[in-house]
Amino acid sequence: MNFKQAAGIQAAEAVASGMKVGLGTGSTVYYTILELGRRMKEEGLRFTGVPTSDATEKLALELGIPLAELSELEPLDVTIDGADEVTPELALIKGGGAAHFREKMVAAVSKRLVIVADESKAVGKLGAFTVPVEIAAYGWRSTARRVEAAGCRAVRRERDGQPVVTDNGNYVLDCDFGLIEEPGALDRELKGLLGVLETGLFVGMADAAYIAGPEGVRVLR
Ligand code: ABF
Repeated sequence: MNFKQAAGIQAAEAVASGMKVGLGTGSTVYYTILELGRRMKEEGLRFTGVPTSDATEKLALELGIPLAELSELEPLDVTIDGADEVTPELALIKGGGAAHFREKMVAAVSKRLVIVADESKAVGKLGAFTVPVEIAAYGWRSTARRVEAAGCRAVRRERDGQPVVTDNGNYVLDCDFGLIEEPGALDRELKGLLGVLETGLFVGMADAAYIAGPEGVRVLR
């Protein structure tokens, strides 16, 4: 079993029958979703899921997990999701998978947010990983200038030479701010810029993080 699998499987313990569950995106929470599907089939676990991306929706449907729209089901009992960086204070950088807008929307209406990661994501301070910022495609260059004026180098995320388009039809800037002293303040500053939809800075939102490494899985709370 690899570290992502260990963290993902253990975090599934946060889900009990009857719960409304936000299902995150990425290769770590993938194992959580597989485990929930197993418990559904083998142990009679019953819950309803809200996927945070098209990829997660596809996986959940394949597993036969009952799904609902966020606005029909909120508030949720718990959301389980991955992260690109997590600090001891549970501040996060998310959005490596370009799903952070829906992930933040789902997390914001969940009673608990549980993060799953391997040790490589555990950092003392956020910022080694660039901050994903979702922006409107229209006028993106002017928005990128406004974001860079906040003190970073911003690069539009591309794949095979084409801009990555999110599930919401927007672009993503990957922004290098260096190590970030006040991630909450930076999140608020970026959110105030014309053309910015959402940042991958999740501050004061996570309630626990299951982090797996050579010594096993530790739970930050
Ligand atoms: C998604 O999963 C993103 O918000 C986050 O960036 C990514 C982490 O991916 P992985 O678990 O594959 O490392 O939730």
